[in-house]
Amino acid sequence: MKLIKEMLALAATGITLVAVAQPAGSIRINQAGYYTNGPKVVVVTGTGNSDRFFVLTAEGRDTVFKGVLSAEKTSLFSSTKTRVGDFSKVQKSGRYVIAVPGAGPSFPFRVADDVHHEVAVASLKGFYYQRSNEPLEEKHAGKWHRPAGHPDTEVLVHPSAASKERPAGTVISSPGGWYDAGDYNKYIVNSGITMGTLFSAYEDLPKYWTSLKVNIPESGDALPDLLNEALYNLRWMLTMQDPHDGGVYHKLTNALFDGMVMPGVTKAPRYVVQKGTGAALDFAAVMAQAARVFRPFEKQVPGLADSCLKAAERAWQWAEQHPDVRYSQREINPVHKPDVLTGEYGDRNFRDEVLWAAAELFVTTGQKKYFDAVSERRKDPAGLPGWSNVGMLGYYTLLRHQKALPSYAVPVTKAMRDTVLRIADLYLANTPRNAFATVMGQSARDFIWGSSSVAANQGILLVNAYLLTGHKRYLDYALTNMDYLLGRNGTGYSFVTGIGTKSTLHPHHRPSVADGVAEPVPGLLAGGPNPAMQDKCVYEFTEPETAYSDTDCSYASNEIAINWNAPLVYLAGALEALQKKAGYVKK
Ligand code: G3I
Ligand code: 9MR
Repeated sequence: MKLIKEMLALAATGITLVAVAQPAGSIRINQAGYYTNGPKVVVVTGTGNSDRFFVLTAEGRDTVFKGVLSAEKTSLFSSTKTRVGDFSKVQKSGRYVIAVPGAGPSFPFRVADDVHHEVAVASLKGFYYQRSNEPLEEKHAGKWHRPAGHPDTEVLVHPSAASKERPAGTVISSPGGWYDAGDYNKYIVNSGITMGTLFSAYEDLPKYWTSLKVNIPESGDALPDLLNEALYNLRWMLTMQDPHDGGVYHKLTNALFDGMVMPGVTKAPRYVVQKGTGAALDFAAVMAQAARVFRPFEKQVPGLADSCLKAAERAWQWAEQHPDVRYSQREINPVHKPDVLTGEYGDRNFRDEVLWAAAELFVTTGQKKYFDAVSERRKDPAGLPGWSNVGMLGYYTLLRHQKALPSYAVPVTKAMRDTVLRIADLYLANTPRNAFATVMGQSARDFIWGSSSVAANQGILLVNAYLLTGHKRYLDYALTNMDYLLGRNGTGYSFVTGIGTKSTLHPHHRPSVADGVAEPVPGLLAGGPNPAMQDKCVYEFTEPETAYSDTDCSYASNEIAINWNAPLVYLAGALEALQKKAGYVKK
């Protein structure tokens, strides 16, 4: 009767009620595990479960903890019902399972120090597997070793990019760099946020990243591996700047996506396409940050910092002269042949790109004109970073370096600090309503193409709040999103390939599909639930929180991408770097 009443009420609001499938009841945990002294939350999905839960040793099945689950909660963005349990009191290192009468047991999981070490290593190593033009040797790549992919030493200037010095058809060399995602193209805009996030990881916690080795060809040299890996893409980015005018090509691409084959198998022509304002500004930001980050390594990479700074300033000048050049294939394709139909990364608003580039240039050079460009834009709405929304990266950088800035910057950095903390506090305030007790999933808008990166970027914002205030609660909530990514979510999947018992197995990732190895390339973050389901693949569940399809068909929910992996690298590394300070492990 109550249900009928609710249905009638819904009908009155115009919302149609359809019977939606949802994942069967089960126990959702962070499949990588929990810090010995850290918070530990389990979520049990489904209805009619008992309100008791038990933590047992995985081997002997001895009960080490008895807990009570919360009252039933209904998810805001799916019809899933949950109960939430806290077992933070289990603090002895070991392997455990959770049992609930009527459901479970859970997958076995660890309670230990360093539980996200493997995630930090694997997610950074994930970038190595995306390297385009060098063979991945077995000693680094294990069973995923493969020959080099696209050499990109003979790339054509597409008619959309023609200039006096480089008419259409000019051949340029633009080798190296990471493949963007499951496809084999290389996009400056998406490299922008990716590199910014990786460099920020390093600048925020340099000690941690200096000691982390991930078995790449450069491991053991005098640069931290994080910087070694980033340098591989940085060198490619530098080739995307036209030396004649400082402008930056939007992307290096095939006209059409390659089929689901190994890289380098197809020989379709590759092009650099139209220069754009977004590409120039993202490039300027990355180069300005790189100049700062590599400055202390003058001996290892002589002249690099200077080259980066020069490249940044020239790209900035180009953008000043071309403040509104958008990249739109709808507009370009009717005019210039061949049609280009690969990823667009077409932004229309460059105020946030200006802010970010100006912030990086200001911190690196100290020139007041860059500060003025930031200051003019500081009342713009600033939200969570994404490839088309990078203003917050400028906030992070100014806040990270605020002590070194001139006093006239103080009102601006103070306002930025308030903004970051206001968003962080909102995350905290809304989490109790969430059926999975995570920061992720407080808004339907969290579940977009690449929703996993929303979770990771929320985590980064909270790490920033922690670094700014020292308040441990911010880190605790960042951890809830790591739990989300590794299994405490509406789907029950760990979205990181190779991490956890039930993780993404069939990403829309050409090498993983074509390499003949059963397991997907490890350390890659799948896009995650995306109810828009633009790929029209088969989805077992279709609500915002559950619209995820672990099939290689599903590029809208199950591709991987460098701008999603980068925030995972940041978050996993930050949790590992801060575990002692935060008291997650016994000193
Ligand atoms: O902003 C709107 C929002 O207002 C609306 O409610 C929502 C409804 O679906 O759509 C939102 O826009 C979406 C946008 O992503 C949000 O980030 C678009 O529909 C969606 O098409 C767009 O997806 C982008 C996708 O390329 C298609 O262009 C993804 O952001 C982007 O990450 C993805 O990137 C691709 C590259 O093009 C090619 N390489 C692989 C890479 C990853 O899939
Ligand atoms: O494989 C492509 C993937 O990398 C992109 O993110 C996605 C959206 O641009 O497009 C995929 O390619 C599909 C194309 O858009 C439509 N035909 C099927 C292709 C995938 O097999």
